[in-house]
Amino acid sequence: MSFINFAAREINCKLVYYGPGLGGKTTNLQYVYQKTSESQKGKMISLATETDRTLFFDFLPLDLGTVRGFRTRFHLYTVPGQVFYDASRKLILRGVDGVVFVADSQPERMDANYEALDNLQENLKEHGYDFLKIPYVLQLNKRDLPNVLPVDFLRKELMRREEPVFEATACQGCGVFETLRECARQVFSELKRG
Ligand SMILES: Nc1nc2c(ncn2[C@@H]2O[C@H](COP(=O)(O)OP(=O)(O)O)[C@@H](O)[C@H]2O)c(=O)[nH]1
Ligand SMILES: [Mg+2]
Repeated sequence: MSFINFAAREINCKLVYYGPGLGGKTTNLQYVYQKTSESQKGKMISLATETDRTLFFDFLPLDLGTVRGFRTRFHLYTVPGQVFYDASRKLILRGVDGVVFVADSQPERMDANYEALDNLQENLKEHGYDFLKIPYVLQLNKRDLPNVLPVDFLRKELMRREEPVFEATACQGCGVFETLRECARQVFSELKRG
């Protein structure tokens, strides 16, 4: 669904970070923001409650170079995790080009992971997207914590297709750019096909 502006020679792509509440979606965007040069990024906008939880979304525009003379702009969004914000989650998926699912590796968050994965698939379907075809990456976050589930187990439980999987510790920046690059790469290759 990327928006191509031929006059301005720009391609605009939308990436959405999806996943359970407090899994680390906002933290991913904050790290990307911190590590990106001023000339490549716009203002990061976070609409958060006073307890720092994403209320509607976080938004970060990024310039990722040019493809065949077109400037590529990526718009990174996160969704709110709490159950009662399903309407905003659905809305944010409108026009999405790629999805990063940020899973929480802690055993006590497995139910929340499953629920968010189901919710993602349902909401994509409602927008008419084929979950099996959309650029998609699975991130296993919070690998620094002592009680996390083994990666093999998480892969078995959370993979829904042949998607690339990245381990991450978003609060230290580990795995953050690897995840983003892979999702952007998939979006680029879709662009070239389409
Ligand atoms: N230990 C640990 N904490 C993390 C990691 N990533 C995020 N957090 C923390 O988890 C909490 C929720 O993160 P946040 O990005 O707001 O989650 P969101 O609801 O998915 O946007 C915050 O306190 C983060 O600092 C991680 O890799 N390891
Ligand atoms: Mg958030």
